[in-house]
Amino acid sequence: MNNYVLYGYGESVASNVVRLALAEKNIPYDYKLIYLESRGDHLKDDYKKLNPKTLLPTLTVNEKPISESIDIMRFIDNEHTDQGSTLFLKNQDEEFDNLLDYLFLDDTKELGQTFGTTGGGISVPVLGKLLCKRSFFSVLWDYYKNHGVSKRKFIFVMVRFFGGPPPGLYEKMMYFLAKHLVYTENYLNHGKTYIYGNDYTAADCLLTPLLHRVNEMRFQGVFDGSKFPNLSRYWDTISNRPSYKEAIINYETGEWKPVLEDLYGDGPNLYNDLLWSEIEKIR
Ligand SMILES: N[C@@H](CCC(=O)N[C@@H](CS)C(=O)NCC(=O)O)C(=O)O
Repeated sequence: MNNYVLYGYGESVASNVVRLALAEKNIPYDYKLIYLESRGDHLKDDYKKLNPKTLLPTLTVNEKPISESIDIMRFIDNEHTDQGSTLFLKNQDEEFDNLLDYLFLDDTKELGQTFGTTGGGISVPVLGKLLCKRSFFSVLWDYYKNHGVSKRKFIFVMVRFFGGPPPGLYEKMMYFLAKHLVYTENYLNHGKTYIYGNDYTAADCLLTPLLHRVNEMRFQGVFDGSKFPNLSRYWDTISNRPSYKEAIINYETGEWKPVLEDLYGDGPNLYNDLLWSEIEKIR
């Protein structure tokens, strides 16, 4: 029997993807919490040996590391074909593959290019505050010296410098988020229960953490049934599955909640109105 250890962080989209997949397949695993921006645990040598890109998550299988959330999902689905949900279709299907590409947090793509990369973009106000728990020079030194993805070095240093999104970035993210929410709402016009039909798949493992992030970042009115009926119904379905609590809610570190309260109090995201005006322009 395989011994699984997952290295992840509670409020990380890609870690949530893999924890959902493990929960949906009823696979037990040991968990190692790696703090990201507030401590930079992922930039330390021990973790870099497992994941040279210094990204979360990593799953070790009998001590052999697998990185990339999508590859981890493929691996566990192949290893445990008859257990829990079947995450990948048996036959090659181009539309399914395109959907996975669209929802996957592909670190080679620009922020906002796909729904997957937009999840990171809309998180930047919180990431900025967490980075501010460390001095500017320690962030500069650590990210330039140790981060495994070149283009992220500069982005994170800029986010630390501004204590949040650099000027213009979040406005751009609202345009992309609006576009991806409208696209996903229209995609769900197929009327099926899940994003790719009536069975839960890897595409749902990718989409659930993105919608969770939209909710978490206090974008209001997306799931209340009035503007996006399909997304609201879908959200209702996936957030009521046991895996949502098991894999996402139960793993929250508690680092994000006070930061969100500090940023928005009890109210919506400060860019909520801009998001809705972008949505209105597209619809
Ligand atoms: N393509 C990778 C992306 C992983 C990724 O970007 N993870 C984020 C957390 S959601 C991360 O490690 N961020 C920390 C950093 O870039 O410093 C995957 O899907 O596994």
